[in-house]
Amino acid sequence: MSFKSAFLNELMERVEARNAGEKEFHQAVREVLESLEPVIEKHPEFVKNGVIESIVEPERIIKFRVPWVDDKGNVRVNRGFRIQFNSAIGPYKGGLRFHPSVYEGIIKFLGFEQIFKNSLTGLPIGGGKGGSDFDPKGKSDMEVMRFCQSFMTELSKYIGADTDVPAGDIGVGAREIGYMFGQYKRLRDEFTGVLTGKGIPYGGSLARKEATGYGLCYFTEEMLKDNGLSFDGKTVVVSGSGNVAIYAVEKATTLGAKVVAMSDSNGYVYDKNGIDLDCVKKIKEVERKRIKEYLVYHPEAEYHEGCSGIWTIKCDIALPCATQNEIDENSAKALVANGVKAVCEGANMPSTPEAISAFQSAGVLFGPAKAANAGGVATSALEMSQNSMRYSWTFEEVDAKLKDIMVNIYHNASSAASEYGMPGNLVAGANIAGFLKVANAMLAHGVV
Ligand code: NDP
Ligand code: 2IT
Repeated sequence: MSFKSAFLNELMERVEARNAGEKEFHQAVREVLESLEPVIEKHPEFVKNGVIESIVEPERIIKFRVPWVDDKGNVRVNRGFRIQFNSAIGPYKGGLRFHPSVYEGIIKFLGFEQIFKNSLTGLPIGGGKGGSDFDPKGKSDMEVMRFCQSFMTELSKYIGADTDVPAGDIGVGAREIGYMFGQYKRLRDEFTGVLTGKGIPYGGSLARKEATGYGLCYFTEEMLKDNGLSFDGKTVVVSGSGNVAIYAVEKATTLGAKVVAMSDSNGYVYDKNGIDLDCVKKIKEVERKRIKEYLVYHPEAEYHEGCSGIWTIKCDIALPCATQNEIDENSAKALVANGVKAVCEGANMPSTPEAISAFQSAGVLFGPAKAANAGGVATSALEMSQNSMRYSWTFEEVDAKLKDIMVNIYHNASSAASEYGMPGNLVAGANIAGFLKVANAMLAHGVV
């Protein structure tokens, strides 16, 4: 599909040529540029001053070798990345992903989305992302530690509490953050908030672990409320069974919903009685096993191989919390045919463009990732505030701030959508609201 504006068509072509083969990045950029079409009509100064051209180009791309030694004494070599995308409104902020599928295009799409998401939180954080093609699955704790130490030995040259503050993402949780923090502290002899998602004894924030999943539900709750609906009594499907999925299930259940399915990259479980979350926590957080194990404790539940089948389960609300492009057009149509009322994205870019169109044309309430999953990074920014004050808030204090932030994000995205003539289109609203703050800061800074 092409844009009405010749400028946007040329820019998109240039982005595709300059970042050849990076299809996830192209997808993320195209969606934002589509939303910006009415903005540049109203504000030609953003084009004239190079803001649109600059925002699609990372400020800095760091790519490095990560050698480490496995338990058998073999030398292994992975590739590490940190993309410092945009620092107009604050230090680069965004997670690190360790997954075999990681390459520059994945980190670039995630870093790009992070610019707008971080802006939406209302907090002073720029956009960045990093990671490695290292696969933590099946590795011993000592192997993970050696990898993390080697990764941080290089990364430490480029980050800092006021420069760039990484956190977790797929494959990076409390264990990995702990090893990386330990190595940074040792190398720099500095105890600072250089990472977020830290353990509570060494500067972590209460409620950061829960924040993305809880925030997703606070956002969804507000979106439902604005449309005369609620979680109460609803049937919910959540994909994934990692950090975001687990705490989305926890909060959705507290808000009165019944979650009937969860998944991992091998398959999904369907429990018509409602997922037993303590059991999932034991399998995933403690034992690091597969979701299939759920049947050992609940033989009455069903297990199916493959990921996409989860979207054929009848539900009122779907919360994709696994990975990019996990809902394609067919899955979206299956959800619509089964009467889904709302879809909110816990993962980053989990719906393909065709899936989003299918939801929007069927009148399904749709909460895009940049808005709906911003609670994780927002709470990371609250962790940074607590670290600079050398003070900690209670769980209730952080949780209340998180809820306020998510409610505001919903209303800001919704108002921007209406203001630009697309009422109810939260994809456009989130992109526009996120963009305007960053773009105005970039204008103020001049050509830099
Ligand atoms: P985790 O590593 O804790 O969990 C990831 C989950 O997704 C696992 O169940 C994993 O299954 C599944 N998954 C990963 N890759 C694939 C794949 N290619 N196909 C199918 N399933 C897959 O990560 P998080 O919960 O932290 O992250 C989940 C999503 O949420 C990601 O998109 C992330 O970018 C996004 N996100 C995370 C935030 C955070 O604070 N952690 C904040 C905002 C967004 P398996 O174990 O089999 O690999
Ligand atoms: O995608 C995301 O927003 C995250 N993985 C969280 C980033 C962060 O810095 O907390």
